[in-house]
Amino acid sequence: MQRAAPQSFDRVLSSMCTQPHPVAREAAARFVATNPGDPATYQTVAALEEDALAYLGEMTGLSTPHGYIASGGTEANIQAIRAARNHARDDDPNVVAPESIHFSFQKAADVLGVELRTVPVDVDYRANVDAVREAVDDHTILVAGVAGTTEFGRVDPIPELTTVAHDVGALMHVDAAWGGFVLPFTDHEWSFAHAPIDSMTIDPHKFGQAVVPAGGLLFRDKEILDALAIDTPYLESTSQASLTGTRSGAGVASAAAAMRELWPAGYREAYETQQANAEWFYKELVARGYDAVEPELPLVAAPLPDSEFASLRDLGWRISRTASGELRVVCMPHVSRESLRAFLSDLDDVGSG
Ligand code: 0PR
Repeated sequence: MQRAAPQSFDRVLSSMCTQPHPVAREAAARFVATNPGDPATYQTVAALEEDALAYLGEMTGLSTPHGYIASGGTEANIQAIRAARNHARDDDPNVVAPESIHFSFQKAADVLGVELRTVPVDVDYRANVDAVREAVDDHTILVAGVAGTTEFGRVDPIPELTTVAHDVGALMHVDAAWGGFVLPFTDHEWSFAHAPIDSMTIDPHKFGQAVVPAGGLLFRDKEILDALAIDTPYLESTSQASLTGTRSGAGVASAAAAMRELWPAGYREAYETQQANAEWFYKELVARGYDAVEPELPLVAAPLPDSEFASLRDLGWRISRTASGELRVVCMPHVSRESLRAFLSDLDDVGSG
């Protein structure tokens, strides 16, 4: 049997993952046979997990971060809701979030038996604070906002949403799964440094350039993380907060290695390069007559006729569309200006403009 060729990133414009940094790849290989789910046995990788958390804390304005490296944003979001539910002990709990929330919230609501109330976004695709205020009540255990939405790369008004959450005694969660590694270099108010938020999802395996699986879950208060702890009688360590049992030491070690190498200068450079690519690409689309959405973070969306979308996919471009039909181009660290130029040239060939 022939060995399959590894993924080429040349024409991948829709992914929120990217090529791992070489140091992340190397660390992953070294720790591939370790299990941070059993920290008393695998002590080196457990120490690397603490390093990774310390970096995430520094990036998000949290001096004493509590949390862990999860399998990804989905697990982190499920666990943030689970922690809030266990902490609140409400008999009829609900979570309120803008409709721009990632679909992992639907999974979380389903698994946890929590009602998910999604409310409309404003004309610029951000959470509408008034709509969130109308939707919360005494049974709201968590309000969630997104810092870097999956479809349009928008940042919700996190300080305002936090006030709404805390006014009804709910916790505030920020999903920065994708945006968390670029937002430190912007003026957005999104982190623990800008509002008294309670938890955050921030994934090293997206813009952090770690290998998959490496998600991040952070809590301000240890007490909320502890609401996830389960007794583990036959392990040397006595409790476990993660959702999965055995976990990938490769993901944890690569996250620590990537952040040691890239925080902050390397991530800043990746952000600046990709933000410039996104702004350039947006202007090129507008110049061709496409009604593109101005990028706030390195993600450009633009309505594209079905036939053009299909032709570009046939030409090998890995592109995707929003629920409302806009083409999404995510300027991840592997995306080059040259590749965007080649894409535009193909668009000129297939398009009506
Ligand atoms: N929160 C946000 C804001 C996200 O964008 C995503 C993933 C998640 C949570 C869930 O993270 P995990 O996928 O790590 O569990 N957003 C991308 C999406 O659903 C994920 C993705 C990644 C899709 C790479 C394709 C791809 O090639 O579109």
